[in-house]
Amino acid sequence: MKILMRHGLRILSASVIGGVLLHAQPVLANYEVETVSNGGTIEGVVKLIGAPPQFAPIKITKNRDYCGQSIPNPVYSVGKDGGLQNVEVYLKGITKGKALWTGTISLVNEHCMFDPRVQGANIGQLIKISSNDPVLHSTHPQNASTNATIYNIALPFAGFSVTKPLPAIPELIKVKCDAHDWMHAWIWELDNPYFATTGDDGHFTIKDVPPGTYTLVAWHEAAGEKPISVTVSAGKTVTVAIELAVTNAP
Ligand SMILES: [Cu+2]
Repeated sequence: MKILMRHGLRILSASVIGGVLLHAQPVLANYEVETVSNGGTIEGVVKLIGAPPQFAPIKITKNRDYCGQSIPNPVYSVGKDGGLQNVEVYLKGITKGKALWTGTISLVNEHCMFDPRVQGANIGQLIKISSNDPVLHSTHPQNASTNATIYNIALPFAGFSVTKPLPAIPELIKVKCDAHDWMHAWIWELDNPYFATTGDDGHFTIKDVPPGTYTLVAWHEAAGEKPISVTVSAGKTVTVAIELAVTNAP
């Protein structure tokens, strides 16, 4: 099995009884779980270089009685000292380390926007898609490069929810609402557990990293992606500063 895994084969193991699929677990092709007893921490901040662009608020074109006339544009959410929110930071190509995250992530339709806008997840996790709004939403996750639909969930009333498995293969998922074209969210579905989303001050922390040198990638929906090299020592915290530049209009 090890030889097959080293060659990057992606296969699904499944228990099938009487033609009914009972259980499907992705087998990790490129990542091996091991005990990390004296790992290091990567801590840092992502900053936007220069002044954030002043985008006009989103004009609401539907359900204005509930959603309102406009919503502040959330693409560049910049806090104290240029800290950029909603950046997904993750280790790329790490082959060994702590166990993947399990459990259910959440995506809420909240006052005609998605919450959270950006998050990470691991293969094998579930997603609970729910609505707190008394208007019809249609949550539609797609593969960000191919636009292939993953599922399309109608959420007809406040309190409605659906829980689904995330796709078996890691991918960047973009989410839209087919009822409200201004609603967007992103999910970085990864095959390793070393990721974090920056908070409103641009900070992030990634823990229990086995000692070594890695590529750390910071991704923002408009400012794009930046890889940096980071070396982690046993039991130590390494602090990094990542700068992203404004490259796109929303
Ligand atoms: Cu909607």
